[in-house]
Amino acid sequence: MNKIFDNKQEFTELYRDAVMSISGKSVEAASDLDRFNALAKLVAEKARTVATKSDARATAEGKKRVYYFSIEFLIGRLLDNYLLNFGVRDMVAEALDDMGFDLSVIENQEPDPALGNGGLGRLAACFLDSMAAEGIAGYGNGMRYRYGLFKQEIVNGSQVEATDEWLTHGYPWEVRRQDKAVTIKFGGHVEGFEENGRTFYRTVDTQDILAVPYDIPVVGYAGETVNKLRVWAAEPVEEHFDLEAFNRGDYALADAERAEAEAISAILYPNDAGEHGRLLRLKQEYLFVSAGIYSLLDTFEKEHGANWELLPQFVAIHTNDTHPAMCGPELMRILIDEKKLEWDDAWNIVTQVVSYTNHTILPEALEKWPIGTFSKLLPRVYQIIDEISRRWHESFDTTQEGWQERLRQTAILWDGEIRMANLSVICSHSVNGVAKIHSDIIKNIVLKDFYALTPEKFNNKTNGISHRRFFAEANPTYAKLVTEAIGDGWLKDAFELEKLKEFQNDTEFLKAVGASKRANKERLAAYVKAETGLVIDPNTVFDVQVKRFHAYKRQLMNIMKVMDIYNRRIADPNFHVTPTTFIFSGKAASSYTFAKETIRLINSVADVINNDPRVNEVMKVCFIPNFRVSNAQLIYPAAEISEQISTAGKEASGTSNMKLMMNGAITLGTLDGANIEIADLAGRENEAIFGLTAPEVEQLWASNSYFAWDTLNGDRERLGRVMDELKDNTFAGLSGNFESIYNELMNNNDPDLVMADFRSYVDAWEKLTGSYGDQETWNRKALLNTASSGWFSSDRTIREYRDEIWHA
Ligand code: NBX
Repeated sequence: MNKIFDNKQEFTELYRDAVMSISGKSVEAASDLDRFNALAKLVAEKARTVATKSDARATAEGKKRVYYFSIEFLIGRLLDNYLLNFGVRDMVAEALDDMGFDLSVIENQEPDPALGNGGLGRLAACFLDSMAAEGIAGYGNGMRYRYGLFKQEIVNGSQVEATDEWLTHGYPWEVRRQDKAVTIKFGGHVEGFEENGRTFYRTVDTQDILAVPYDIPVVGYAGETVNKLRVWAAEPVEEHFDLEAFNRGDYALADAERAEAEAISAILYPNDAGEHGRLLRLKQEYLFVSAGIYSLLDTFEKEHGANWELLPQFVAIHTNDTHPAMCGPELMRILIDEKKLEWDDAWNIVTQVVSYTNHTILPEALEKWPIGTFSKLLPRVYQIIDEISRRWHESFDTTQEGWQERLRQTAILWDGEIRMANLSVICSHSVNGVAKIHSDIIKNIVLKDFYALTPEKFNNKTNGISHRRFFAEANPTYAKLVTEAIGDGWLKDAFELEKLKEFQNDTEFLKAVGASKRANKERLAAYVKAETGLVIDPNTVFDVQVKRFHAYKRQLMNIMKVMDIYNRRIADPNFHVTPTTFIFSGKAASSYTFAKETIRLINSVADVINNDPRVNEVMKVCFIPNFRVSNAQLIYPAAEISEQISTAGKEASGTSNMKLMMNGAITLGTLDGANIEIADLAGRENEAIFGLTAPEVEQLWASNSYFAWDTLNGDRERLGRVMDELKDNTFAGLSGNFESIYNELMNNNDPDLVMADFRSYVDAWEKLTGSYGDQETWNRKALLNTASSGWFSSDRTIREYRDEIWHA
């Protein structure tokens, strides 16, 4: 363990100086924010010193460097994590306590960086943590959004999007590297020129933007390796402040150029419903790709000279979904146009360096760009893509039967659009899915024609999570119990959690597991009270569904279950309901009406149920606004039921399922994504599995044998009642009824099979909560979930990427 402070005394002196230097005040006179900034600055400085050493070691040892390109890095707060990874968390907490301060109060000053939004972004952050922990020279490359997605507020039950001003008080972890800025060229036109008897191409008359990197240290567990996350901000290349306009009083115009440039890195996922937003997205994608590639080539050249043929030996570029799909073409462009390589040599390098992870099979989520828009913004990159596409066509054996259909399925350019997933597959030496079932679906359905051509490219890498952040850090009471029982080796090697199985019949230990859950529930209840005013009871079952809102994730089915239980309890006060708090949290995309209506429905049902004394003893509904990493770390440890109820076949993997499992929640889920692997590892008997399976879903659609109306008519009493309540005024009090949800289901034949799975879901819930009374058995299941969860550490996932994809 590379401890950054030797003892309390040394730390205290350094810390007092740090507070003085940033605030000009004594630690006692400073504010909480000053105290946070000083502590973060101190740790960041130490981290950067180790980073320099890690970097020198990578050079000395000739290590391969891995660049993880992702449009999101949902990193969460760093302070607590870095204190833990540097092995000084307890010591620092004590030292602060001696000075009269509470570490957790200081930690709460840290903003959640708005650099990501969902599973894909959090996965990227977990991977950075694990790469550093495993001693891999691995770097994140992404965008520095000034406002991120949005801050979610709930007004009259509805989601309202506010700007997430996370940078207002500065961000002590980052360092701006003006000296490493890269000029990015947009627009213009391509011209050829002769040099040494060869024709080369360049783009002229471009509109240039400056990409400025900000580096954030990534501290690996034990503090031996510190890597970095480099995020790029868009700025004007030169200041063109219009003094004349300014003096006229036209301030906006005076600085218009800066505003135009900075718009590129203002927002994560600008609304792509309009042309402006789409163009901005494309600019973002090219900016972080191009800047990232120039920057890694620069590092490579300093270490190995202009020996580009050695690139595959020393560099791996991983593309997290298709947002960085331009990595292939952009690297081709630079190698050919600027490093003067021949096409075939460049292609050989690119396809050995680039690899790709797919995160979704939903057709509407597969990125496509109109050729017109793309070629105007990036004319030379488009030419390269066009040539890759031409050669792809040329490679087809037209004597083989069915080649036309295969070409149609795998084409890059089709119907006036560029299909980014196909481009990614063609430019990569490895294509992976994120859970077993998902990788199988990719091979057998979504990318089956590619699989037939190059089966060796395809592989599975089941996702993982940082067990240090989401267990050790988020759940200190349980983590302490675990360490007392099996030692702290599990922090490094999560497989050691297996040893907990020895305690499954230890009544005292199981009681302690229950007590720690109880403490976490109280902690969450206090947070909920402070944030929303709602009082929830830690004596009830905490039933949790927290994730982005999407139709296929079926938050709707969950709240319909709540409505059904409410109806039955009202109709019959003797109907047994295990007292439960139904907890939801998550954001909906701002243009996604159905998802937003589902949020409004949940809050409207909450408003009725929470104010109905006839049921309050046994049920409450709680929507926690603005789901983010920091409150997720309070929610997972408090959960007893983990709702993982996606339509089978649709959730690529899920990762909240793993976080909840590790924290001892029992999965109430469908056989989808990584739920399947969870049930296999922990044993079916320790989860509650229900519903249609992926093959059954496929069969249902293929045979045209599902009719939502029949399902509705077959269960008029309960399902029918719930559906009617969407249209009537039962839950319309806050802001109107939910006819649009009703219509979506009934007019489209229930596309996510909410009604089809409804009864088996409610039955499974009743059976599961019915067993809650036997606390010992419940706690044993919780323990066995934790004990079986080590495999889901992202350390394991990253080792698989390292050995089987990156060869680093
Ligand atoms: O990636 C998620 C999947 O839905 C999860 O099943 C999976 O566990 C996770 C990590 O592999 N996908 C995801 O978060 N996608 C996006 O956020 C996304 C955002 C924009 C876009 C496409 C996908 N255009």
